[in-house]
Amino acid sequence: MSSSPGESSTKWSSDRFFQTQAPPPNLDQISKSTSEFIQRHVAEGRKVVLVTSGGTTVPLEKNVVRFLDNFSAGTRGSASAEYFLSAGYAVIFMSRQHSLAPYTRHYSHTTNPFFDLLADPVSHLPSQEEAGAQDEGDVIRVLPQHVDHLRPVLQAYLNTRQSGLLHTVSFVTVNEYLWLLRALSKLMQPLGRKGMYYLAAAVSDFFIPSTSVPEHKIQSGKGSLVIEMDQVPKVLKPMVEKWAPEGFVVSFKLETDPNLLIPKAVTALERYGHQLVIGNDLNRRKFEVVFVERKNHRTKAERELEASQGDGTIEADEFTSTWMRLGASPEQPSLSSSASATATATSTSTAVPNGGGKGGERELEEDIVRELCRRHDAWIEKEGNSLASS
Ligand code: PAZ
Repeated sequence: MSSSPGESSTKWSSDRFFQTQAPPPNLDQISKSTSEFIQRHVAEGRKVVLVTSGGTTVPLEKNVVRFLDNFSAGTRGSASAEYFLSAGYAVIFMSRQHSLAPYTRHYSHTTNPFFDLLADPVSHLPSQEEAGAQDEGDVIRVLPQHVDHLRPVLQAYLNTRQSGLLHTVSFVTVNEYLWLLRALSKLMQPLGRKGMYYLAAAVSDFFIPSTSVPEHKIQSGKGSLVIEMDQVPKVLKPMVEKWAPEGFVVSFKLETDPNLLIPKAVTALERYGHQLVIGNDLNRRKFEVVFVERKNHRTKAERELEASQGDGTIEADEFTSTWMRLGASPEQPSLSSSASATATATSTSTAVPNGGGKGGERELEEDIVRELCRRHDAWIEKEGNSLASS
């Protein structure tokens, strides 16, 4: 499964990727419906967020029998989408097929099976009076102990459906993910600064170019299987520079070695020039995240303008990292960490008290989204100010 002649480099530019790897067959149809959704919200002056969620696969065969996958269930993305909707955003929810979705996530078939909420239709038949004019056989009841939890979730789900604020798009493979990310980001351009990109999907770092994927099921006759994979192109760079130049771009960085989290987040900000990286450790991701960002964010154009108005040099960036934790934090983060040769990140901590989320449990996503809405508003306002002063 190694690269074929002429494709020897295992590092791919995004241009090479999109020139050689096939788009998903339904790309035009998805683009059309997403474009209509965006146009409607542009016309209504609403902020729109693209939330990516869940894991991406790398198929090992064209007739897919086996594929590589990752751990993500889409918890962060689906929960965050709900909080963005509550904050008045229109949400494009681009998620892995069959991963968790806003609202229905509360009743996942494994952790909270929906049928377990329902009363036995035979032993819990309503009385004549209770059923009123309705045919008894048509009534299925939720057990009384589940009603308080189900009612607000169901109500929010129905309200969202009626409001037209949620648009869903699904992917399975990493190739589909990359094609869709590019298409949807470009479609969001008319939103200008009102567009936010919340990239919480767990995207494979490696893929197998289509010319190296066998047509049929890999046979076991030859003993062990050696898989060679190429590096997935770093699409954040073209996304920030070309596909969504005015958007507010938030990427996530997952690590298992906590010492790598802040340095790698800083490297990503330096390399791609977007607004914010949210770092999380695999095992602590539900309880704490770290926001890594520039002290004074400037776009590439703003930095160049500053340099041309000064002595021609572009000032080195300084970064901050702010921990956000559920509940009181017994453990203080390090106060300052050197993140790269050219940049340092100073560290502070905000503890979030427990209480109040859906089902009585507070979720970290509620606080993440609240903070992002604040930063996004400031980003939109900054454009308003610079237009007024020009
Ligand atoms: O889906 P989930 O809630 O189980 O996990 C969320 C997450 C860890 C995938 C997300 O927070 C994240 O870090 N996404 C980016 C991963 C990466 O590609 O580095």
